Amino acid sequence: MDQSSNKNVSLPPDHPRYESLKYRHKIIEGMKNLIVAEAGLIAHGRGECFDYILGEKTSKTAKKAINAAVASFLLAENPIISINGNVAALCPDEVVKLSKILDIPLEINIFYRKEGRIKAITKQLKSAGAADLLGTDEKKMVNINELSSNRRKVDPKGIYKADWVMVPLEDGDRTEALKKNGKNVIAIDLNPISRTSIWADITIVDNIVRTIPKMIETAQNYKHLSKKELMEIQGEFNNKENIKNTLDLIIDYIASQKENAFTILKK
Ligand code: PTJ
Repeated sequence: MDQSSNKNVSLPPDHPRYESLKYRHKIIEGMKNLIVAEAGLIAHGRGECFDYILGEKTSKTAKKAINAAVASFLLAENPIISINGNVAALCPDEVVKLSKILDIPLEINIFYRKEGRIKAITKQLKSAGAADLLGTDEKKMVNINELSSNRRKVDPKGIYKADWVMVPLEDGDRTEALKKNGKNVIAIDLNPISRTSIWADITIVDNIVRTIPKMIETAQNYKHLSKKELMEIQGEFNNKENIKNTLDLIIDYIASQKENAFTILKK
């Protein structure tokens, strides 16, 4: 029995929805510890819904986007990974590991600025081993243009001067603002037709809990490639095409599930 993630609920590892329940509990615990915003629970539920119709696996289109994202990060001059409450609750160890392998700082940037949240997220990332952590000192923050939400406050050493920004589980307004400020954006979003997905330069339509380990693996392989090879991987990627192909995969998956469901019902 895995009782670590929620003190009141036992999760038998052989439960058919074990993985999904495990991450739900991480989000719930994160909310109790101020890491996750209340709205983060709803955002997680929306993500689960999209993950379901993607077959809860990393698709070949997501893998293509991951390759392009890692190549772009290795070519970037000032890359940065933005961290919000959901990301900090779901995969703190993995984002810290990715940041170290790629030598890219993490910047905490949250939408819901409730008292104590930055501190709680900082603590979570520091216990996961984060060394290079930006966005922690309110006094040092500057505003980016084109944005009225709390996300406009960014670190001058991070998002403000970045050329490539990765924004997992993002709202559309900020992705649009980052683009208008001349940034290249990598999104991780299970919804392939969200405004974030459409605005981003590289859209990884996948669950972050699968994406980050795959990015780590890819980074370990790509670190040895030449600049020319990385530029080829980046240049071959077409985000619009990739999103269209992802939508086709969803349509195919639903069609296959329709057949399965009817076979089961007939029994
Ligand atoms: O911690 P804060 O204050 O910065 O707030 C974070 C949330 C997530 C609450 C905030 O950014 C928000 O409201 O986001 P949205 O507008 O709900 O968008 C979140 C997107 O992430 C949606 O398109 C979801 O489908 C998607 N999503 C949710 N869970 C996952 C995901 N994408 C990838 N992996 C997930 N696990």
